[in-house]
Amino acid sequence: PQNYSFHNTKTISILHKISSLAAAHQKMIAVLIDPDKASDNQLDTLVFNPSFNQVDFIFVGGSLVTDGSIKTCLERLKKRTTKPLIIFPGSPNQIDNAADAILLLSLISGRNSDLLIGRHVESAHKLKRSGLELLSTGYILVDGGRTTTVSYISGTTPIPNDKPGIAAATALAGTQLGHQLIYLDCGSGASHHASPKLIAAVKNEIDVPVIVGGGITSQADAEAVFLAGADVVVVGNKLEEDPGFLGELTKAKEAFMVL
Ligand code: 1GP
Repeated sequence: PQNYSFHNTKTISILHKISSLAAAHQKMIAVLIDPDKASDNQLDTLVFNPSFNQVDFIFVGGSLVTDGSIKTCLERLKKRTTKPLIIFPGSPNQIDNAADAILLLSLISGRNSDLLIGRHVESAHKLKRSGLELLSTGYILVDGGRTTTVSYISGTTPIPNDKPGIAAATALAGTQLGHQLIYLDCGSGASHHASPKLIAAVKNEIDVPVIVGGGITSQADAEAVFLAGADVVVVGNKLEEDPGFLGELTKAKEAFMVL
């Protein structure tokens, strides 16, 4: 795969990168940074990790950001890396043009109209002015074995992990509405990740890249998720606890390298 450099050169879009790598069956890794927890030390540990060059995207944000400033976090990241910085917003106040792009999430597994369209209306002009690349994403919450911050804050019921048919129909509807990406999330710190059966059912139904996150804590987890059809694997919690996990994550990605 090509090496893209971001921040200053916005000529190659991030969507193009994700879509072309996914079409070439190349797997991708996204690291989720929680601005509440990201210290300079943590960011240094991440970027100096020998496996950091295998990280494709950095997601910044969360369903509940209290103390940490998104802008400060993005600026600190920009000093350290040229990798694409993508906001994973929990609310409109996380929109910041210091990033390269934003996952414009619509929580399509839920029936909370605010998270389906309301916040988007409030943010539309700000997003237009921001110059951020907007990645229209159908966000599907899947039950990960415990109540996560995202399910609590969003007030929505996740799709049961043993109901692949519901997930597949939801993802299909999302792409029919024009979403360019589908994100299957069990929420940060979930007890387990989305089941391979559910991921495969979604992947087989749609032709846009599939992002999978929440509860991925081992190389075997990452390999199972990639094998089931995930194009991008997102890891947050486990890397906060054990930065060395990036090596295992990289091995999982490399197991699927197309030579
Ligand atoms: C959460 O998908 C992300 O929205 C990552 O989850 O922190 O459990 O890795 P974890």
